[in-house]
Formats: sequence, C-alpha cells, structure tokens
Amino acid sequence: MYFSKSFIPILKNNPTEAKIKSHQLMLRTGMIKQSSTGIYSWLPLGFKVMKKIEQIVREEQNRVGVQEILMPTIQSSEIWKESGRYDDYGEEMLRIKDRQNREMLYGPTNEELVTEIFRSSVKSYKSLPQLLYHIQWKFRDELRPRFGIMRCREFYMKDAYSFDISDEEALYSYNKFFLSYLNTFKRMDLSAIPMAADTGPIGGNLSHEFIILADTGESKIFTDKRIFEVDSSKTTIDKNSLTKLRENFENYYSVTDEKFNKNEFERNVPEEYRLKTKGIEVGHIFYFGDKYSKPMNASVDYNGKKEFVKMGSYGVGVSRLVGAIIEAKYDDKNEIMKWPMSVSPYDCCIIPIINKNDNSNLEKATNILNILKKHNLDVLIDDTDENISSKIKKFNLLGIPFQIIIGKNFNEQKIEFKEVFKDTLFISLDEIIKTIKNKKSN
Ligand code: 5CA
Repeated sequence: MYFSKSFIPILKNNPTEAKIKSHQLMLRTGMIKQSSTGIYSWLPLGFKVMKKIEQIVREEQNRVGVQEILMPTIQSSEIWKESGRYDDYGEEMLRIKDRQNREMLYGPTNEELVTEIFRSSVKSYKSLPQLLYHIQWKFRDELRPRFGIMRCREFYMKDAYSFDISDEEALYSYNKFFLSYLNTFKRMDLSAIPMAADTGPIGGNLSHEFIILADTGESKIFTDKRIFEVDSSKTTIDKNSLTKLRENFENYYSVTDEKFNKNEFERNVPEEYRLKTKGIEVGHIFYFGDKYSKPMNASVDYNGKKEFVKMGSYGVGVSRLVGAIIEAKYDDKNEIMKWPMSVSPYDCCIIPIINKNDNSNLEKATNILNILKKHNLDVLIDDTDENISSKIKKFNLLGIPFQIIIGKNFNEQKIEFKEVFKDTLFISLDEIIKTIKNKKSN
C-alpha cells in the first residue's frame, strides 16, 4: 500500500480532548473517528488491528471447542422480562420501539438471547456441554464514556456462553475459558492476570477479571507479585490439568478493589510481594448456575428428571484491546510505539528518501515492496515527499514493527533495516525477510 493512497488521516498534534495515550494516539494516527459521544468509526489502520485481535480471539475459542454463532444486535424486550433484568438493567440499556410499538433494545450482553436459542432446541443432557460464542457489537449507555474506545457506548465484544448438566461440569467449562483467555492475551504479547472479581449486573458468585497492568487503567488491583510467575504453558484441556491451573493462580492473593480486604491482603501476602496498582480489564468470566435457566425455563431431560442447565458467560473486550495494547506498549519517553507483530496493522514499512526530480529511491522501494508482497508480507511504503526525519517520526508513531530505509547510499546487500526499539542493521533483503517471518511465526 502506498501511503499517499492510503486512508490514514494523521493529525499534526495530539488532540486536546484525549486524556490518555491510547486515545490520543488512536485519534492522531487516524485509527478511529468519533461519530458521537462514545461512538466511533473505525478507519483502516484501527480496523486492521481490531480484525487481527478478533481473529486471535476466535482461534483460541475454537481451540477449546467453543462454537461460533452470530446473534443480532437488536433484541426483543420479552426475554429480558422473563429473566427479570429488563427493569434491573436500568439506564445503561438503550431501549427502542419498532413501528408496531413493540419494545426492543440494543443488546448490552446476550445471556437471555442465547438461553432462548438453547432452550428451543436442546432437550437432553446427552447434548451437553454446549459452548457457544459470538463476536458482535454491544451498546451500553455508559454514564461517563471516556478514554476513547476504552470505555465507550458502542463496542465490539466476544461473548461466550456455556450450558452444562451439573456444577462440576460447569466449572470444567469455566476452566476451559480460563486457559483460553491466558493463551489469547499471550498471543497479543500481553500479560493478563486473572483476578477474583465482583459479578455486577451479570450475577453469580464466581468470577475472574483478566487485567493487564497500566497506570491509566480504571481497575484498582491488589495482588501478590508472584502471580506473574505462574506458568500455564504446560496446561492441557483435561479436567485435572485445568483445575490445577486455576489453583496455581488462586494460591496467590489477587483481587480488584470491590473484593479487597486489607487484613486478608496483609495476612496472605508478605510485604515484599505486595503490589497495589491499576489495570485495564480486557476480559471477564462469570459462573452463575441457574440464574437465567430457571426463570427462563431452560432445562434438559436427565434420566427422566427435568434439570435446569448450569450456565456461565465469558467476555473479551475486542475493541477495548486495541487501546489496551497501546497503553501497554507505548514508550512515553521516546514517543515510540511498537505493535506486537500478531496484531500490527502492517508487517513492515519502507521509507525511501525522495528528492524532487529523482524517483530512483521510490523505484527501488517499489521493487522491494513487490518482493515482500510475494512473501505474503503486508507492507506500507511512504511515497510522500516529506523529509526523512518527519517520515521516521511518523512511522515511530504508527508503530509498525519493522522499517526499511532507502537513502542515497543504497546497497542491495546492506539495506538499512530497523526493528523499532532495536539497533539499525545493514543486511540483505533475504535476511530482512527471514527476520520478519521469524517474528511473525513466534
Ligand atoms: N456477559 C458478560 C460476559 S460475556 C459481560 O458482558 N461481561 S462484561 O460486562 O464484563 O464485559 C466483557 C468485556 O467487555 C469487559 O471485560 C471489557 O473488556 C469489555 N467492555 C465492557 N464494557 C465496555 C465499554 N463500555 N467499552 C469498551 N469495552 C467494554
């Protein structure tokens, strides 16, 4: 892609309305554009990142056996009246009337709708467990939308739902999501810690938030530093291995502020391991048994007996993650950003120095672009006539992990090549391709 033809409307300065780095940078680099309060359009650069995040989330759901569906954004109020949440949900729910004057709503979450889908077709315990997910826009009329897409009104979420015959089986499902979330965030180069959390309007009594550390985060957290050392890499998806994994995490005190108890914290965590800090909630899982299945009569036949299914729900903030990754990866001091390779909008950029009346560097750059394309690398080439220092500044801001610079001493065997945050190298194109592909496959 040629920069001059791309739709990346970069702003000269940080927009003053944005208070935190991710919001500033997303507006500045033209990733998003606000359309009304807490509602955003996603422009190509932001959209590419979000779609890569979505695909990682999808692959990790599929890996633990969750099946993808797609439910609508607009729901009927009837099912919410059945569960009793139509009134409870309050002002956060966007309520709409259709032309027949029927009460509809824009879904803030989907427990009711998925339960309705389940109960109309699953009749026997032999079809359990059922694990279903979708990735869909949600709307919550937040009282104080802020920080751009971090706390907005319309956002993109992966929400999954589990249906099981017993508490024991349901906890097995819960633990599958627990592992799947650790793997999902790891693939984005994030270290997300599971923390015991409150259940709020979703309900139930078992819940974990997955939190990444960031000073600008909205969640206050209290944790034992040793939790960062817990290794999940050898966990398999059998029952015992998953139970052990959760125990290994739960050995360490780690809670959000709603669950915080000073005495417990000080009793359980030696002083040198105590960490009080802030974080961003990127995922949240809940176990709530028959909270929805009972009032909505979602039951199965279990050897002639009617059993209400035991349910859990599991959310990932797909759009929020775009901002969360920026908060985690941005280097404030040097004003440099590097996207993790797995979600980067482009694999590499080519920055030719272009002088008036001399297109030779642009031609060399185009040749390299065509070769990289053949290797399935997604490359952005800066064909503008800006000077080199402003071009480099621009790409440092865009955060594309690799830069190829084509200047006046271009040498095919020693091409100027840089990975952001690392030293400049002078290597051949083959070596460049190897380096980028290597990073992609990690
Ligand atoms: N039904 C459950 C699980 S599917 C549920 O809705 N959980 S939630 O309320 O915790 O939301 C799941 C995730 O969506 C959160 O962890 C967060 O990452 C993201 N999220 C929630 N509210 C917003 C918001 N206003 N803006 C951006 N992301 C949000």
